[in-house]
Amino acid sequence: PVSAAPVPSPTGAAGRSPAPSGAPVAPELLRWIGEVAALTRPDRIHFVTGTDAEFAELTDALVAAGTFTRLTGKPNSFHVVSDPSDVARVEDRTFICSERERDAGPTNNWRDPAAMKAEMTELYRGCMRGRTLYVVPFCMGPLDAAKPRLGVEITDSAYVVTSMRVMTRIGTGALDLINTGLPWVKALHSVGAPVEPGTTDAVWPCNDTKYIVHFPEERAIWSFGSGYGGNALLGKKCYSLRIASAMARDEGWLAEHMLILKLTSPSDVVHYVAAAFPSACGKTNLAMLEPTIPGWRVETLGDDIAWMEFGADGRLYATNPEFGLFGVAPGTGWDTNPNAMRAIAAGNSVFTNVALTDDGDVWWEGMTPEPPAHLTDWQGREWTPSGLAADGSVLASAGQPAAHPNSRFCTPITQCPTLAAEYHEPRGVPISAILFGGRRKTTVPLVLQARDWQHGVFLGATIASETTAAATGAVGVVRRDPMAMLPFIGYDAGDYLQHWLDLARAPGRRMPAVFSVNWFRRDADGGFLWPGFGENARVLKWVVERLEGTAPAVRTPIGDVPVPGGLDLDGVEVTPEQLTRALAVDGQEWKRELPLIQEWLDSLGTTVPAALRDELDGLRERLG
Ligand code: GTP
Ligand code: SPV
Ligand code: MN
Repeated sequence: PVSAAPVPSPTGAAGRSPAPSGAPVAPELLRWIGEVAALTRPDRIHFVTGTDAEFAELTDALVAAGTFTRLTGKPNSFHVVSDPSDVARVEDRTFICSERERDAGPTNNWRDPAAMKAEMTELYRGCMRGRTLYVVPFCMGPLDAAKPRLGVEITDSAYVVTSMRVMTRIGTGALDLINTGLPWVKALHSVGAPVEPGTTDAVWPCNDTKYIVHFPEERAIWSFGSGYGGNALLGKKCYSLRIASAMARDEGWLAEHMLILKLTSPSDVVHYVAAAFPSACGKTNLAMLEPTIPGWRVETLGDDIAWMEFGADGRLYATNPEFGLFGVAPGTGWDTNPNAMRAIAAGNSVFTNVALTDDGDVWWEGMTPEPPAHLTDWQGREWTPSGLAADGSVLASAGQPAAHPNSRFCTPITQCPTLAAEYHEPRGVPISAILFGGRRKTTVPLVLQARDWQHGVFLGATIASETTAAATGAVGVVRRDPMAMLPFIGYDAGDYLQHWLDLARAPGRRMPAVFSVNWFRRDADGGFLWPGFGENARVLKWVVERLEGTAPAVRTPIGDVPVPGGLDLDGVEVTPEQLTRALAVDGQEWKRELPLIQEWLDSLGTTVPAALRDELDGLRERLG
């Protein structure tokens, strides 16, 4: 039964008024907190201010509770492992609860909003008993933006609060803006695990029943049962992609799953590039790339989410709404992504589901060429490279990776040594080129350019990628993932693709050039045909040369590809055969894609833009 005790009233960190500036707290916020507290019955309410002292208090408490381990190898940094059942986004438990089912479209799970709220209300009833209800005011993007995008996450997870502090701008600054009467998004989160009197809390509380639910018309988010990443840090995928994509449709802009980088050529010409790759397909790595070709410079603006809006000059300007990196740990090392390693080394980070070294630091597959001789794996088990214990017995962890494949580092983006100064510019940067990419063992060449905007939208709309550990479910299954947004479009996918096409229709629009890239094509032995990482700068160079009209291209049925010798390959370690195969456009392979693309467009139903069907017809004709 739910306790009848009075609902505690909100207090600041030291028990003072929650309004840091002394201004009255927005009545709607107080009303909502009261309503949630009456339903969920927390023991305490804490208004999050976002200070260093508060972060220290929270992390100390998490260490005391056994959830966090303080690292000795990095300053102000913590190791945490989740429940083994709570390690990734849960796409099958993610819902778009629009008023009309048609508005969620065929790519989203849908439930009637009233029915979903009724069901979830019963799940939330009393779910914060024994816990603290944290009120986390936040702002996606700079606080001094013309239209700050505000939200408040109510959560009963201190892990979420500490992670949100790294990933977004939380606390006083955001609350002050909310208190001026600006609109804000309600984001409700609970791990769904009340602490019953006389019992001890789980190290990673969560619930077998999980719901990640969006009410796009109301601009509200209800999340229950998971403490992990995109399920629980509601400013990230839930707000900045699913809810923001609905805002963007209504207001004529784009909210996309894209990195943003600044590319400077040896002659100091600057281009800004955005790139959409599905989860765990290389955004963070490309955003922080250290070019292997002399004179070229890459600076980082964002590694996961881009909001893009037209400027008065008709160009598309991109901002990164996030404040931190929530990066895939495995594969991140000094030889692949040294800038991420430098950012991490500066500390102030939370590491989830990586392995722990015997001297109090973190490790994951790919961090170093050779693993340490002894580790504690992400499930708290003894781990050795051989799988054998000192006495020769076989360890339970034998043959398994020490870090979970979707383990993550959570690090302030300001620690990235290549962060571009423009990151702090609220108006964003004008995008010259958009890259669409994915993980494809076959078929898709290293790089190609779309013939025009409509063809570029077709490329993005029909691109496929092998699934990864970033979401629960099978890994390595090829699926269509339009603009890397399949799990994140907050409305009907056909309407979304029409929105992309419509953007170019307004007068005076100067759309970015569009490219497709694939770093993941394989040879017959399963090895990568292209070395990737820093060598991807060679592809970026070709992109710039295309923008500037200095690189010729071969027109193929699927798009324009580099002429033989057109890519700068000076010093790269690939054999001519590997390169030929990496760049190849095989008509037979593409003919096999045609029915799959057809099936995909058909699956989107009646709202799929006719222009995309025209593009498919054109492709079919060109392939003969
Ligand atoms: P999310 O944060 O899930 O959205 O992922 P992401 O798109 O930022 O992917 P990330 O850059 O973290 O890379 C995911 C995995 O792909 C890591 O294990 C990387 O090491 C690997 N990877 C990234 N770029 C390349 C590349 O150019 N070639 C190869 N072979 N692997 C790469
Ligand atoms: C992704 O899955 O695309 C991520 C990680 O960036 S999460 O925050 O879990 O969404
Ligand atoms: Mn992502």
